[in-house]
Amino acid sequence: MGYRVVVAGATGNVGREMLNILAEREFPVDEIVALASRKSLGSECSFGDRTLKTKDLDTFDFTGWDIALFAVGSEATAIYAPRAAKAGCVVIDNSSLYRYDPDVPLVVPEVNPEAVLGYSKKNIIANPNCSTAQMVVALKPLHDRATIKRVVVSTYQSVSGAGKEGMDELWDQTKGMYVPGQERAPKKFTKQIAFNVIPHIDKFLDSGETKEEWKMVAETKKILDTRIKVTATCVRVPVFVGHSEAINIEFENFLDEDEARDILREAPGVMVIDKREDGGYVTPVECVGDYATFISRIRQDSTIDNGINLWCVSDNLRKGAALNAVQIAETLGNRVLKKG
Ligand code: 2RA
Repeated sequence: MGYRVVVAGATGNVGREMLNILAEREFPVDEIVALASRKSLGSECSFGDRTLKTKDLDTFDFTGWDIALFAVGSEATAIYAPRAAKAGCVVIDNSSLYRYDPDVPLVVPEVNPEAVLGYSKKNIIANPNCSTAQMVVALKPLHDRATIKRVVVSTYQSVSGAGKEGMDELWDQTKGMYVPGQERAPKKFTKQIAFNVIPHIDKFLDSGETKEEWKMVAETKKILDTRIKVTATCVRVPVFVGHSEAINIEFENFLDEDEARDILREAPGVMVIDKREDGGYVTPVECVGDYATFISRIRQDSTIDNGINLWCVSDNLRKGAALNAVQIAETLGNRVLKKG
């Protein structure tokens, strides 16, 4: 016996990956429905060998459905997630709307799986931001061993994090550099993204940091440990899929680089590729379609007493969004909503 599962936002980058991953991981589904906004109605989505025709999110009745994976953005989430939750369907939401709500757990199953038990206050579980998800997977096993005091992270985030429009802009702008008459001005991004990098993701806050940078701070504290200090610089780069992060970690206790590598090799969700030779590290193109958070370039930071540097790469549409949401559904199924 399986679950009755809803995927809302099924035609977007993340919604499509949610359907792919549910099928790939053989999530026990009795019935599945793909929902979309009215403008995408009738379009088709793949679910394993099957083709699903999308139904209207606006008129959908969530009564009798067990789990809804939402990838519709904060505005639509604000309307439809409470509707689903009230009908008794547990919402796993990829938007940022509920992430900082104390009555909504924010979960990365490799890090704080027990937090799913808090779902029942609102019948909603939040999925973290992509850049946080991969980072906390890497930090957790090191924190357990040597207690992290402070993290300094710089991100190199792919355009798929900004949705299909972001991917189209990189593609069109790149082509437009070579084809006269097809030049494309920035629209989705604030500056040219082709052959450029942009140190600006999400809106600016009064503090001078961006909301994306603030999210990495607030979410790491909520998921992993409120005592960890995080400072981030988030940068958009002309890569289609796969976010990369250069992470500097300061610990309370000494941690040798070889021990850090051994710990990470054993850690759930982590794949270490770390040879000190040409190509002995992972880049975003190699992580696409994979489940793992890849760690490379593990080395001592000799400028502080207890420091480690590392390079962390993951598929932002998978571990950073759809995979993590499906893993939350699996955790919920194993611990709470047992069937069969
Ligand atoms: C981005 N973090 O990469 C966002 C997506 N959730 O823009």
